[in-house]
Amino acid sequence: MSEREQPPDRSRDLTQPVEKLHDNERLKAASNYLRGTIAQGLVDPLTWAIDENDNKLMKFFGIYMQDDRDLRDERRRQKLEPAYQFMVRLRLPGGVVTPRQWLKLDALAASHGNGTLRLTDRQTFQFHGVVKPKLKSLIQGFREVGLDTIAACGDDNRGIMAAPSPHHSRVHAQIHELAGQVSAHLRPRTSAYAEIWYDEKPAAPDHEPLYGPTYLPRKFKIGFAVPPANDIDVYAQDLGFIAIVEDGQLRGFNVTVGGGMGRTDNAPHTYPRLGDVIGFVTPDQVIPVAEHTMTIQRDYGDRVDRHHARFKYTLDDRGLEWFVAELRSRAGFALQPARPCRFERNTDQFGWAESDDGLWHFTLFVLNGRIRDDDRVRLMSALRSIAAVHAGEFRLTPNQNLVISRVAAADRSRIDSLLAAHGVMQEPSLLQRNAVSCVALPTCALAMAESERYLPDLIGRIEALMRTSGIADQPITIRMSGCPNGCSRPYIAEIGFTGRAPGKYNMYLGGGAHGQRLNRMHLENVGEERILATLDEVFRRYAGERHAGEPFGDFLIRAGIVREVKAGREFND
Ligand code: SRM
Ligand code: SF4
Repeated sequence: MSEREQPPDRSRDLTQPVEKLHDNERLKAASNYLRGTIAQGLVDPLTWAIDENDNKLMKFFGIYMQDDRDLRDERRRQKLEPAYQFMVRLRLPGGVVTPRQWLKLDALAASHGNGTLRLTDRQTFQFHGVVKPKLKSLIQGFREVGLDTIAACGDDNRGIMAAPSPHHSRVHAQIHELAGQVSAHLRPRTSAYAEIWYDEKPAAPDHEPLYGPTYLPRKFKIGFAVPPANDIDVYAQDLGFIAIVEDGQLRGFNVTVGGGMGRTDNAPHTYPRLGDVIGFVTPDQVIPVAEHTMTIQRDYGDRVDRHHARFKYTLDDRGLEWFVAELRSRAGFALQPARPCRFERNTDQFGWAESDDGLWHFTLFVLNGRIRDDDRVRLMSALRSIAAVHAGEFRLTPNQNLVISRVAAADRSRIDSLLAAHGVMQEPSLLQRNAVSCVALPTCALAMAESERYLPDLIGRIEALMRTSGIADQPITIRMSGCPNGCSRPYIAEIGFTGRAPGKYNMYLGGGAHGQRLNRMHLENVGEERILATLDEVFRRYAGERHAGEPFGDFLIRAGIVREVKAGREFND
């Protein structure tokens, strides 16, 4: 649909009475296209916080108010307001930055954030610890290098993922370009962003051609995968595109719909769900499919219960056939039958790889995506010095790692030397390489338990058990989230953890080794001792009873240790 065309006002499910709408719907409607009183709150000198409603609106601009939870109790004792600060997330479709952009982000992290850069599992950067007086100049700093934060959070189309694909430069370039085009097409059009952050006066009255004044019922996520890597976890996306590459040429994409991880403990109507493959589209059909899928969700998603507002529930409630028919009628074309494709892994492959254009790419392990300097490893400084001489680009991976990309063969040794000179030696264990952890404490307001700060220690203990059982060479996927929202996509890991309380986790077992199967809860609300004892037992069985080449998750299902979850709706059974 062109921007000039006005969609019908179907910005809410018309079966739901207005008075029942969730408060956030009223807030969006009354916000004047996301302005609220953000501008006034930013200059209020009496507090480093902003109004709670403005906080909800600022999410659409990639900004979350948080407080340092490590300091919360002490500040309460001292009768001080919490240590308010902000997390700021960039919109970076496909997760690629130039060396110039890297250097700017590095400098801004030092001057405006907590001195670290956090790579997310949707291939962008987060800044933590930004205080209110520095927010505006941070956003303006991004703008100087062509970056922004709009729709990095909020009820809109979020950051679009695209496989970093070190081996396939041509396909990577095409899907990266597409990710950018889809992101631009689905980008909110409100002038509030430029008005609030860049001090620009709106040129014309606001109009949101795709969203309407109440945007989406909830976040919406899109990703492009390139088999055999399912590194973007395509089945966890609301809308996924799986590249079909034949004879080195991109032919089009298989389309998946209805993936999502978020759930709430003790709310059985919430569950993770894997996307269903509904057909094949050519590259020129990607934008219409993305637009119409998102706007079908805009029109039919639940605007009363935010726990039930993701596209996955719309699909389960109304049925896949309904959706395919609705998509066909809006798009004006039918999807072709899905084409054969095969995934082998959803993890990264590290070290140097040569791509089909003769350039080289170094995939660097980044522990939980946190780029910082410490006494031993000066990762932030290493990457700064590489960015100063690198002529290619940096690609963020969906597993929170980094590809130093497009390096000429002659320049490889210089990258190696710079990494070594800063103590960045690539020797993470296999389990560590295949692990993902969400941020959690101390910044995440929703965290119930540690994740980023705890998983490396737990992994060390789990590895000791694996060594005892003689299975340390098995590439098991492990993911931890500090709460059931599932930001690390834990419900598709072979071993998944979600936080319940300090030191207490649910443990899930039996996910697919390349993100193709949900796991199932095996232990509820337990501490480390119980986790390790249980894993010790299953590792011993795996060591003794596995078939040749059988992945750990598959074994758990075949051996009857875990009952297979065949559909999201069965997850809580
Ligand atoms: Fe997430 C909320 C961090 C990927 C599901 N997520 C949050 C917030 C913003 C907490 C909040 O609302 O106050 C976290 C900020 C923590 C902090 O201090 O930085 C947060 N999510 C993250 C990141 C940084 C985790 C990471 O360590 O990489 C990821 C940022 C991705 C990005 O660049 O956009 C991140 N979050 C995910 C994913 C994985 C994905 O998208 O592939 C999921 C599961 C997939 C899905 O959406 O279903 C995810 N985050 C959630 C949810 C649950 C949504 C739901 O449907 O119920 C919430 C809570 C919410 O939205 O109410 C949430
Ligand atoms: Fe925070 Fe929970 Fe997401 Fe972890 S999973 S970052 S604790 S919302």
